[in-house]
Amino acid sequence: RIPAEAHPLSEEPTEIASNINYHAQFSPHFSPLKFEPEQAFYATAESVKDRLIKQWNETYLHFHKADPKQTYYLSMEYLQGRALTNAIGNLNIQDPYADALNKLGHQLEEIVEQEKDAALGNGGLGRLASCFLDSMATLNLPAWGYGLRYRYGLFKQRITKEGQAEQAEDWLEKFSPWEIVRHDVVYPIRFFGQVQVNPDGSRKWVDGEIIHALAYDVPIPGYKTKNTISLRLWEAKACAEDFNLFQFNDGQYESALKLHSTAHQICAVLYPGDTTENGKLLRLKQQFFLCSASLQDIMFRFKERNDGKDQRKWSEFSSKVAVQLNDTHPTLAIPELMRLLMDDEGLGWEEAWDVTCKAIAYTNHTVLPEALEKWSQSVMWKLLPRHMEIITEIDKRFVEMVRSTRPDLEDKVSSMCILDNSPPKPVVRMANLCVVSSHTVNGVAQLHSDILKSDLFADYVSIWPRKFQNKTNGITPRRWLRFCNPELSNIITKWLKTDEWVTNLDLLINLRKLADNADLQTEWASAKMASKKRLAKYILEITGVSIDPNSLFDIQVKRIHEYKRQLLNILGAVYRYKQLKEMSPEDRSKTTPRTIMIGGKAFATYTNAIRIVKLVNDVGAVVNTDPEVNNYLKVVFVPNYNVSVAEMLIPGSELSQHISTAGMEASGTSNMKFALNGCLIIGTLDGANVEIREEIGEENFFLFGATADEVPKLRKDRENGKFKPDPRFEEAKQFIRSGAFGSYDYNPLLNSLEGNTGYGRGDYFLVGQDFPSYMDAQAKVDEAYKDQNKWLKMSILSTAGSGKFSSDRTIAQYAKEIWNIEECVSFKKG
Ligand code: 26R
Repeated sequence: RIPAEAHPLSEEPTEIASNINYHAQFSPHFSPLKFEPEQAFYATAESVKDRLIKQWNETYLHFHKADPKQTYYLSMEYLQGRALTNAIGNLNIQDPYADALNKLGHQLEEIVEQEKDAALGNGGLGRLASCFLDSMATLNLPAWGYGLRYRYGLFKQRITKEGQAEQAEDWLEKFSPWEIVRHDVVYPIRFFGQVQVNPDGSRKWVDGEIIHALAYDVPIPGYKTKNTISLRLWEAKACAEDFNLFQFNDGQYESALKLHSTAHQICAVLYPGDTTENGKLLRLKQQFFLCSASLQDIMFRFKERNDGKDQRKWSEFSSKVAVQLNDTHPTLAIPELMRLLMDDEGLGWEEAWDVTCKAIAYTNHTVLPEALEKWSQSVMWKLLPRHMEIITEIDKRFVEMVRSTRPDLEDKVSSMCILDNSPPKPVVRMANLCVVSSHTVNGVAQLHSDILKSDLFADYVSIWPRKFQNKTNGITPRRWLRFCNPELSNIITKWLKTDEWVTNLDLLINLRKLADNADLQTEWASAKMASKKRLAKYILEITGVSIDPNSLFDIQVKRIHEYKRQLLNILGAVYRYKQLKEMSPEDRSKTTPRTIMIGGKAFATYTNAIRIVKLVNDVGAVVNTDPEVNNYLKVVFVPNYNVSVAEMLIPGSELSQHISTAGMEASGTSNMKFALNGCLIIGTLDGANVEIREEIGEENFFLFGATADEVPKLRKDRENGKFKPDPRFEEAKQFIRSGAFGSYDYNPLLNSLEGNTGYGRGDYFLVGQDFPSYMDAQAKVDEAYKDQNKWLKMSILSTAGSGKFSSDRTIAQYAKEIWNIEECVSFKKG
């Protein structure tokens, strides 16, 4: 028997076991009589949290004393996934915790599976924010993440006859063991009301409704460093004064609790549907809630660290504070900072503007026109009247500046300015507000940053040529190799004779000269096989489809979107199936067996995306049960793709598809995860694919498709009837229309690939255009796979060439080239 004691920080398995036991018994959440995997998880997490809190307190105290310049990362999304493996891995206490759990009758691998994913994000942008936090902590940077504590995160996806059904994902069902509620950190947030003009001409935002923002801190440990930073998530709360006791006692319960319910709505759900006016208003409220709470907190900290001297000068603000806007979602930080500086701190316009521009930087993550945020001016005047005054003034001054210094740009003014007043619905263009007000604007891959400069923001470049930068995205090698693929990690460490690659990913390049080594190849193949078997077991459990670990595992997982072209993938699969059906058994047996896995969530109101989910499932249902071909082809839809599923899929992948229409995927980050895990890529010259191909060598990348600069002309040609579809493309569509995969009406989906501009969208994403070169590239894949030694060499070279794509590199560049911050360590390193 192990006594239940509270020793907090020993690394002795017995003492850790005793501490876990202590949490199981004294935590108020569970009956102490039970110690099943679920209780064991929570007790283990609580015990790990004690360690995190100690480091986190020390880190904060040190930052407070050292008072360095700090970065504040503002993001509406964080896709954190699970935290336990990551925490004990970063704290380097994996082995003693595994031993301790053994002593208590549990397996660590089983316990970590108990944790729910924290999915406070939609996809790439949210996961990037989470990788960035890991790197900031690991690089010992004085940095904070700010976000919202959504009650329900990204929906859970179930596959139905209609395609997909969405279910609320209750990540807080029990509770989250990782957050620390900060009852001492609360700020008032105002909505609606009006602007009061004071006798001295100053202005003040008054009345309306006040909701409180309450902080929840999630400690973020760095890898093998004590530095532990904060992800501060705001929750909306009404206060006791808002409870109308009189009404309540009078039986009017709903009106008595009106403000409580208003507060509740704000953080109820990630990305509320914004097709209705109510939905739009709620999303705008969320954005302002994040911005106002975070800025009040940042300014409070700035004022607090005054060394006991007089109030600090606001002109020093930008030497202490860097604010990074993760896309335009937190744009309201700009007018909110202006408002707080002018109306609360008494600064004049020029001074406040100078402070604001020097503090704020903006990252763009998409060029898709429908994703560029535009808010209705009338909604904004209602919700945020003072901010609209400020935005109007920023716009006025910007236009004056352009007219007086750059008369040559006169005909560009109407597209460059912030307020678009054209009827019927005047809007605020958030990206324009960001560009005008930030000191730096960056894209997320070289190609994307080039497109921003030559296209979306071209006119601004001529005014501020040095404002625009590139920061190619990255991923954390801890979660995405070291922890999710321990077999491969151990092989890398063994052959490189060091595990330093975990924090210096460029060292992977030393694998390049070993890529032909037969022993390494054997070990590499066995690690891959182990992951493929684990993945096959998972697929069988979840979908009931049995897949062959000796077939080529081909994966495309990402949000379902027409520009990402899951349709190209599935049409290719349909054509492959048709060919296999038409072949002699003898020819069939010479083909490369393939398992195509496709996964991803479709936005609930995105009809064509839902249809794509349905089509993949329908094709799978036919192919997988066709005894003639199912030894050579399987098509599996992987349901409910999320961070934890990715951690299972990626190590078991051999080929992954990153096949967006060139110019449309800003970067992509899963491409980096796959390549890092020795998976080969079939892809277009889009986003970060371009740089990945450069790094790992063009001979190790299956390239196809039109380039970004060819796309506009190809679209024009189509409109003019100059496009001749490949017969294989026509056959694949015809096969689906013939009812081979069921009677569902796929015409609306397939029609979108046809016509010019009228019916459908005239194949806007150029699926038909790229289909032949895609099929040719796939044929090369099949050939390459037949030579396993060559394939293994390419696989090793993929990993070897992935060093650049560490988020440590990305964050070091942000720190140096945008934020101007340095590491801040309270302890001796090493
Ligand atoms: C405003 C609303 C319509 C909205 C649009 C787009 C909300 C959220 C998004 C998500 C976008 C901005 C996104 O996730 N972009 C992705 O960012 C990744 C990280 O930089 C890139 O890798 C990826 O290519 C890009 O699509």
